[in-house]
Amino acid sequence: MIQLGTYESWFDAEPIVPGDSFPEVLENLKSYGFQGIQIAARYRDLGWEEIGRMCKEAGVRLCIAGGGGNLLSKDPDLRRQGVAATKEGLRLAARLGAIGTICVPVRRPEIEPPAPPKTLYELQEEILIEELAEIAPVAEEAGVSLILEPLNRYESQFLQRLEQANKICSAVGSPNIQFMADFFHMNIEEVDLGKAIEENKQYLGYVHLADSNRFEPGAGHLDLKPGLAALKRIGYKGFMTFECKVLGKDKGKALTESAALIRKLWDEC
Ligand code: LER
Ligand code: MN
Repeated sequence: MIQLGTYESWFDAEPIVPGDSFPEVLENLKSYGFQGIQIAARYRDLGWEEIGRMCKEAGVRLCIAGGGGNLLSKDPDLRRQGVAATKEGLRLAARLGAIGTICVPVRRPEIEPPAPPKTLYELQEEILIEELAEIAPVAEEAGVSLILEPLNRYESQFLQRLEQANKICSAVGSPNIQFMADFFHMNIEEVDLGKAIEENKQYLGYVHLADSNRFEPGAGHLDLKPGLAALKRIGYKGFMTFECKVLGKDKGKALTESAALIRKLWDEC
């Protein structure tokens, strides 16, 4: 049985799952066929502990908690603070029963380029591996994962493809330092979604789903099947969370149909 999650609201706070209160949102998303939730902005003023408590009460998995910290700041002191904040985020995720914390290490590089032949990319990779090796025992002890997220070129000038994240995770070598596959970003950056998943399966710990236009799966022109088939082949058992806007006025209907589509495609794979 696959596990589906959804964002409760978009990054600009536009609600995704209808409902006048957070408990109502949780009830609604269950009725649409989802088992988990990822929080963007709308309900953060409730506070993480309260969000976690309400999710537990509703029997909905809070997929991700904790914000992480800036691991690739130009300022070494801020990087130390980033490592400490990331450890704190992981402890919070563990307390709330989440899978872990997502980490986008940097979007636009801040660190000065080193002297050639070393590249800025290589220097950032080196620093990150060292930091993650220090974070790993905390993640292991807490039983949660720090999940690196590659983003497309318009959002990240560092990690963009699964293979890059997998290389970093392999160098750290902890089962609790993982990366995720976001179908929207992969659709822009990967040569082949299925191959990227199969070739980098070892540390794959989480998935974001959206269609080509970042509306719900099925609302665009992305062929979702090769990616889903690859996830099935590698025995992926984690959450697939809809990180998308919803097309049309009846969001409940669209989310229900989209969740059903993912289940149908998965069964057909
Ligand atoms: C941003 O595009 C994105 O995919 C988020 O998951 C970043 O955390
Ligand atoms: Mn994402």
